[in-house]
Amino acid sequence: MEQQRDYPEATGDFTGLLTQIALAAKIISREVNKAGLVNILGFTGEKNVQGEAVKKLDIFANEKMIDALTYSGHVCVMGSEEDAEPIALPPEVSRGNYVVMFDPLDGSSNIEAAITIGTIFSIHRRLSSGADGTLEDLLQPGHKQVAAGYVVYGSSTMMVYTTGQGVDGFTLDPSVGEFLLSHPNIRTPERGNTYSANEGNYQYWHPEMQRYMDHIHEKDPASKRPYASRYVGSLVADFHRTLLYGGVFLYPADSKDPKTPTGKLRLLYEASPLAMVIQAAGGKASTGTENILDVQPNKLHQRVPLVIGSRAEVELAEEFFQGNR
Ligand code: P6P
Repeated sequence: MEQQRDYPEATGDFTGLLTQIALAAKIISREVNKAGLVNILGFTGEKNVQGEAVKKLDIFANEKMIDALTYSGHVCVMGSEEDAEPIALPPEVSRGNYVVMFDPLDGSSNIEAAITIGTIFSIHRRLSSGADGTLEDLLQPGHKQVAAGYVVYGSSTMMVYTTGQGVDGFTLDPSVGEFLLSHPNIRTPERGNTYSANEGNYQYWHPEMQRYMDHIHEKDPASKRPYASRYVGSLVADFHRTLLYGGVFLYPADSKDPKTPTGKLRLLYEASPLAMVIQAAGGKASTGTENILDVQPNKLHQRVPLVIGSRAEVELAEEFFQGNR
């Protein structure tokens, strides 16, 4: 609301859109936080006590995001990690000028172990005119985003987002059902001696990544090496820690699966929104050779190598990826 007041021309549409995303996040948080109880509270596996079909949580989260955005009146097309094609709106609902892409529940394979997971979202203005948005509205480079953020379902539920000017974190107070501003103006430390990568892939990494990893494993107290390793295996958890504490997260290209030569993570609803957040907090996000926000998408679910975190740490890794070390 404060940010809206800073823009006299603001119509309140964006605020309304963000409020809807927050609503979906509250509903998802409630389900995520009782996931372990599904078999205890008498859910029959197929039907729960309300007679509703018990869904996989990522399908549930996807439906809640789609519903909240569909009925916001501010969206003309959506893209989701869970849907192969762009998501059009039903003919009867009113459209708006925003385009939203999201990963409704990233890391959901971790939920049985009660590990932190998250929702990631990216917001663009539409380019097309006419009733329905188009695929081209979704395939915009990251620097065109009007806003981006994520919700982390962990020891607390937090929403972190940016409109490009600074990053703010809001913590859900379940007793009032509201997100309260708990982390105003988050800044990422310039340096951080923590790295986050799946070292089980070492043999599949290209030589530049192997050389970088060998470098940060070397003993050199002056440069605080060896770095400490922290890897949850849940992107939002690993990113959130990196944003707050500093360090670097890497999911580079590897030769593990010929079908995914450019790494596992997706550009439009994972790397690009997190890149906008980290850059607004003073950090950096790169493919290793190119700023993530400059990558021109050509497919809805395209994957991209990701090196993200403290500016100095990303730039150190880039020296290796760009063949300068
Ligand atoms: P790996 C979770 O499945 C996920 O998509 C991200 O949340 C996470 O960063 C990554 O995959 C972990 O992948 O190959 O290290 O298990």
